Amino acid sequence: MRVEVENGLAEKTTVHWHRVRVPHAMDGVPHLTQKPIGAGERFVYEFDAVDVGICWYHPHQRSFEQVGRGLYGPLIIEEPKAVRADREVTWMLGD
Ligand SMILES: [Cu+2]
Repeated sequence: MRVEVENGLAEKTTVHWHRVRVPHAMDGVPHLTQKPIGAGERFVYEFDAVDVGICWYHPHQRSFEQVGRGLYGPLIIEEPKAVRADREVTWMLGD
């Protein structure tokens, strides 16, 4: 998986791949695994998505504000061979 993040916020951010096993440098923890992505800067996350399942991504920089304002999303890593199902629905619920 390769994701190029362009930070359009007026503040720093990072992206953490929640529940996904990634190399340390791709884990999105500011000041620990990477320098935060400054406003207007870019950062490329790249890793092998080997853990099948339903995950999500979210910033780890000022999470209370950035996650609280909806900066997150689902990340579904599918099986190599599709599972047979009548219907598949993805819900992201925020409170
Ligand atoms: Cu998380």
